[in-house]
Amino acid sequence: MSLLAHIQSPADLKRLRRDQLPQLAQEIRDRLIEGCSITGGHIGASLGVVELSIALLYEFDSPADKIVWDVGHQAYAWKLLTGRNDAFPTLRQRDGISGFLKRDENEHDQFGAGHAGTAVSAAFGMATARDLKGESHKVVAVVGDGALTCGLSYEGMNNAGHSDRDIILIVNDNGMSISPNVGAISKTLGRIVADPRTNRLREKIKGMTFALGGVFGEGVVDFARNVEESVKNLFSPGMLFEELGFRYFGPIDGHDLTKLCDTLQFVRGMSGPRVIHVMTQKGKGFVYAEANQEKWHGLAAYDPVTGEARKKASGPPTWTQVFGDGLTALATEHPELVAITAAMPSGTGTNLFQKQHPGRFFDVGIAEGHAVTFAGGLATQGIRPVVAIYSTFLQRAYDNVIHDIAVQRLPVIFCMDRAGLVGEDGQTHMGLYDIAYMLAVPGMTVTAPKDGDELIGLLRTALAHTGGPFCTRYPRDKAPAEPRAASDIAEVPYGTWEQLREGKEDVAILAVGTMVPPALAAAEQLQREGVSATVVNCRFVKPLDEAMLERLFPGHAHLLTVEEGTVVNGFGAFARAYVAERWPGVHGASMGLPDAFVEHGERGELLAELGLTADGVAARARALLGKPLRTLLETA
Ligand SMILES: Cc1ncc(C[n+]2csc(CCOP(=O)(O)OP(=O)(O)O)c2C)c(N)n1
Repeated sequence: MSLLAHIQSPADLKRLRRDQLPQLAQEIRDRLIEGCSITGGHIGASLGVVELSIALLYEFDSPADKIVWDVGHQAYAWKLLTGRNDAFPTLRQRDGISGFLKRDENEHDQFGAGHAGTAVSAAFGMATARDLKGESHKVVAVVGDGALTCGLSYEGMNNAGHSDRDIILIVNDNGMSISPNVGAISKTLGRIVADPRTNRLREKIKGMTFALGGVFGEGVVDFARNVEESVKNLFSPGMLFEELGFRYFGPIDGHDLTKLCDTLQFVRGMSGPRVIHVMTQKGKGFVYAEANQEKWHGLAAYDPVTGEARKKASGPPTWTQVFGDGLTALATEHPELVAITAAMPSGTGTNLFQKQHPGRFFDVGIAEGHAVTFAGGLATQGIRPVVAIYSTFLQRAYDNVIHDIAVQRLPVIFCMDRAGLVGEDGQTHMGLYDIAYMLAVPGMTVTAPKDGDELIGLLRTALAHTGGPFCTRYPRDKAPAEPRAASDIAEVPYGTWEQLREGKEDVAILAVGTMVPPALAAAEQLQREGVSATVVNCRFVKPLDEAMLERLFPGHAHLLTVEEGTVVNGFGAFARAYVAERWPGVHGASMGLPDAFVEHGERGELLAELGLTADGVAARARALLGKPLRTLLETA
């Protein structure tokens, strides 16, 4: 009989006997492997915390007790156990459940996330609120070892550790970020686990505690366990957490449900800041995911039997690949070029660079602010750093971009992947703000290529530009075509646009990056209806190509801007302000993403829904010209 099928809420889980929990864990694994094989998703991370999710809901009283998961990508078992088993097949689909945790999705999702490093701060806020309100529930933050490379996690720990507030930090240590974890903290955690002294001591004391329990009963066992923890800490590199003000427990096997439940029960009964160090294996229980943890951290739909991707890669390479290959090739010409990633080597394509130029590649951990300022330091010494980063994660480092780079006019190059509609990862990962936030930075060159060749051309322009920072952006998608070899691609002349289609006076469409192909296709449609549209590839979002604008206006009566970014303070607002000041008679409209958070869904589906397609651009142009389609057809 299926246990999972009968669990609608944690109350149902609590009715199970402890000895039934391993069976439940197996059912959850089967469900995760099967479900994600259709929807794709963060299967590896979620398989690693099946037992931990069960134990947390079994031993704590969610939602009265507040359990906060860092990032939330690993919380699929949590979803299954908190009333979302039936909805699981809709994971990451349009109108389906999110791939992360969201407060408005479920009462057990205490804090929405998607970006790493927020759990300790959020949980500490909840613990403080509890104390202010005179309440007594427990607050737990579950944080991966990868998230312990985030500065924000330490800001939270520093604040919480010496507060005496009742807060439990669970470190889910699988040795992995998306890629193998990096840095000193990761090494320290590894040492805690590997230290034979700690392990020998732990085993000895455990034996003693057990024996005492048999002779003297539970009270003495509690006392002995306290002694066990204290003595162990004396010898354990868990001192790292102890110094931060947390009592340290662990490391414990995160796949041993008995051990997990016992420990959670024991630590739950105490008070003050404490940390439980739980060892887990990413991908646990699924042979492919265990064997290649980086690939299986999160991926698209697969065949659960063979582990092969359901959709074979075909057609042009992704923008990420074009960037990775292009940068690697340019690095051969430019010995001063280095690449920096904040824990995303494969996501940004810099893993390709790493293979060719290992000494010039830096994975700094999930530390975007540090990545940017580190790049600034390198740039002061004549090195040319390329910070390869997702648009959404660079938000974390905005002050570093302004204060450490732009104010000092340092020639750091920012390559923003996942710019625009990111798709299934949803709200927290959308790259919709980079044009707006980069435009606001004085001295920042802001660019967006229309295709892979232009991306490489712009990288050349960036390398030739030494007067200040330079950024470019491209989406999570396939590039429009296979690019040429980097050696055959010339630098894009600085600050220039490219007129791709010459229309008459009707309308000038100024398109940015990914919106250039739909703008061109829209112009073809309009042509058939008798509307003559000029299309310009505005590969430089800033500076504007003022010479080109002089040629276009006031000759065109209408101006339509199109970009895959927020319309609020985006390219449209910037360019139209310039045009309105000089040629007030020109009627303008801006297309982009609305001033609202965009939910998850397939990228193509979202683009269509939001009108960023050839049809959408043509429709907006018609509306701007005030000509309904019928009239246009009659005049054609
Ligand atoms: C600020 C930020 N940068 C990068 C990422 C991308 N990312 C998602 S999960 C992850 C690894 C997290 O590692 P860990 O905390 O150990 O969790 P695990 O996946 O191993 O369970 C990274 C880098 C992110 N979510 N947030």
